Amino acid sequence: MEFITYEQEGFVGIITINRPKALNALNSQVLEELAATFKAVDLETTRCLVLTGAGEKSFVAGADIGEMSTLTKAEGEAFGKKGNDVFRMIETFPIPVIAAINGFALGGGCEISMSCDIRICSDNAVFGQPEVGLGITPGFGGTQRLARLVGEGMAKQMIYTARNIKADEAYRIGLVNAVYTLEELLPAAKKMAAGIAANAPIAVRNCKKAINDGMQVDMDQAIVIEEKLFGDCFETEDQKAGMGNFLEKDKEKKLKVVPFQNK
Ligand code: DAK
Repeated sequence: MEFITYEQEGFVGIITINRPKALNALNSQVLEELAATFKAVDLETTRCLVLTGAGEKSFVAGADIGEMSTLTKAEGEAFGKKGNDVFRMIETFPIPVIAAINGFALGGGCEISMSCDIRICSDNAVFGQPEVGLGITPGFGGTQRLARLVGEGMAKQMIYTARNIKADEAYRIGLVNAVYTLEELLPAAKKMAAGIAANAPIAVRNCKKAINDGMQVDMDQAIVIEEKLFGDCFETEDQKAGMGNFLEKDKEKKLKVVPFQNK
């Protein structure tokens, strides 16, 4: 891998996009390496992922404008599909993915963060969808995911004006859940990931699936999705141990003693 690094800390995997010369912009190779990295994650031993960018200036400054500038229509479609496939893989990845946004998150950078489950950022972070200024529409799901996250009105304002927003505004509109100093960001992301990883892994996966799938359908169908995933938990050792520990008032055992079960 030239542009992606992967580290494992306990049950947490940390994926870093490492192309600082271009502010971690997404070219075809970065997208291919990202896809390969996610495919290689060992789901037996990994319960939560953190996605971040190398350096102190940028998370991802968008899709690579140099590479895109010469694309034909067919090549543009192929590039778009490559990106969309990776972003969708992240969104539907069985375990949670936390974006730790350490600077610019523009265009495809904002979009990749929105395909993650949770976004937290540093106080120097800048978000925006500048595509209309480049003569294109957001192409990696920005028109869809931004509106779902921050509401239609704010998404339209950001996309039509192509105006960047800073970390405090991103927090105010609900695009990120928390803002940290740059030094605190990665430790905070790892701490959150470790907290998620300490919970029952199948229950956490089922929560992700229930929220993702339920958000795409009406409430009557969504509740059925939840019922099914709730029911599945009663076939797990985690449920028996978790509830058993509570009833025995044995708080020390928690779920840590329960071996990981892969369904
Ligand atoms: N692509 C390629 N190189 C980039 C880049 C990018 N997006 N962003 C920055 N760089 C490179 C710069 O060219 C520069 O390279 P050198 O000149 O040093 O070789 C280096 O990174 C440092 O950048 P600057 O010198 O510009 O640094 P500054 O601090 O002055 O400015 C900046 C930082 C982030 C404000 C500025 O670099 C900037 O405005 N960058 C472009 C941001 C942007 O517009 N991003 C959105 C790209 S559009 C599609 C699907 C998706 C998309 C498109 C199509 N399909 C479905 C087909 C997505 C589109 C986008 O993401």
